[in-house]
Amino acid sequence: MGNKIFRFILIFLCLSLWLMAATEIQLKDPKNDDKGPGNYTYPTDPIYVGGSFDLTKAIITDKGDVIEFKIYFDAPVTFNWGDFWDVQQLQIYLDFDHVAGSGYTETIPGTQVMVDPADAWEKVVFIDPHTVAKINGEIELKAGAMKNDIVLPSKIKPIGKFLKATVKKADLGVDATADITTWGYGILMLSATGFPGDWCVLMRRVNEYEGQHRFGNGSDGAGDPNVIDMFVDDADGSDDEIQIQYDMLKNWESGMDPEDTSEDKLTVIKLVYPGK
Ligand SMILES: [Ca+2]
Ligand SMILES: [Ca+2]
Ligand SMILES: [Ca+2]
Repeated sequence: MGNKIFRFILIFLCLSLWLMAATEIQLKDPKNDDKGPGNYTYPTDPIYVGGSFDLTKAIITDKGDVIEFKIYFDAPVTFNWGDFWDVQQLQIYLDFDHVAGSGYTETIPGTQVMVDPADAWEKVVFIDPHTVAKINGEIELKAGAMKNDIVLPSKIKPIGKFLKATVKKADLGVDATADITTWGYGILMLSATGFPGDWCVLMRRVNEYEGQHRFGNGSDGAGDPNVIDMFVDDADGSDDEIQIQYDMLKNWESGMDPEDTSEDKLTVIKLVYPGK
């Protein structure tokens, strides 16, 4: 009898160790920094529930042929008007090689940040509540130059305070043995809209003054980042990461005309390297 229990415990321990060995990355982000460069305010319509854009945690799990991204924020996801959910848009920039100048430094049009050339990315996972047909139409129209490297998840589940996106490794152009702990991650929280600007891929704009459906304390021009929250530094969620984010997102200059981007200077962001 005792032998049986011992054997059971042994099997249980082996199973636990095996489960722990399945590659999983946990990132954290401090609360109450859903203010972009430090001063952005939410739109005034009650659909933008406080905390909806406040990233708190990300769990990235290698499941063999697919990678699962669970991105947590500080309010339950809502279902009032969106095709699949209401207000969040997430972009996950992936740097596979961490070689300076290898990859894109531009981000999806309308995001309005650049990536440091040292962290240039190869693929971006785009998580948006619109239909795949609408998303693909927008990408074709506005992001043609990078369209082959914008990857849509094969499955998205909005549950409680997180979105779970399943992405096929084949769609990322990597094989099953890829080591996700060596990659860089740029996880950005924006807001989705079905009525974006002419050059914006379904993201909501930040204006000078907040409105019913506009964030405030940015610019009416196009130089200000439309990023509300992001993971930074070593993403352990410590308080210093609040200021690091604000400093990263503040170096922009904007003309007043949203359709004339020639006077704009975009701010430059760094990605997070969990394996470093
Ligand atoms: Ca946050
Ligand atoms: Ca790269
Ligand atoms: Ca943050």
